[in-house]
Amino acid sequence: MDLISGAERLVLVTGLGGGTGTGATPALATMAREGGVSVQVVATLPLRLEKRRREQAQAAVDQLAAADIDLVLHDHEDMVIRHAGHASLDDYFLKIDQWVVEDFLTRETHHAQ
Ligand SMILES: Nc1nc2c(ncn2[C@@H]2O[C@H](COP(=O)(O)OP(=O)(O)OP(=O)(O)O)[C@@H](O)[C@H]2O)c(=O)[nH]1
Ligand SMILES: [Mg+2]
Repeated sequence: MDLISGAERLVLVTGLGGGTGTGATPALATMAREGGVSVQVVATLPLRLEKRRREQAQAAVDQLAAADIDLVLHDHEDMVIRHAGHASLDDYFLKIDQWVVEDFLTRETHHAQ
């Protein structure tokens, strides 16, 4: 909390579905919000074949929605089709992470105009 107290805004970018990001994101977001910080979460949802992880991710999304946290969600299920032609999973994640950040910055620019 020390890290974010005094901040105007917190942007959390995370790949939901595992342990760390899925647990920490709603906790941090809620804590920051309660401390008066404006919070934005940018997150990816796991593939449908990652069944258990997808359920965990959805639970985190529900928590964020219940706390009325601003959320931009990208589904790997859609992105993996849209961004076909990657050499490996690492290559895919690298491209996707760049795309997710660019997309967010584009949204910000539109907002500011
Ligand atoms: N956008 C993006 N998604 C990723 C990346 N690596 C994994 N994922 C996706 O994000 C989900 C969570 O990744 P994990 O590494 O399991 O999550 P974590 O938060 O690090 O949690 P633990 O590793 O369990 O501590 C995975 O199920 C994948 O769908 C990545 O580099 N970029
Ligand atoms: Mg991990």
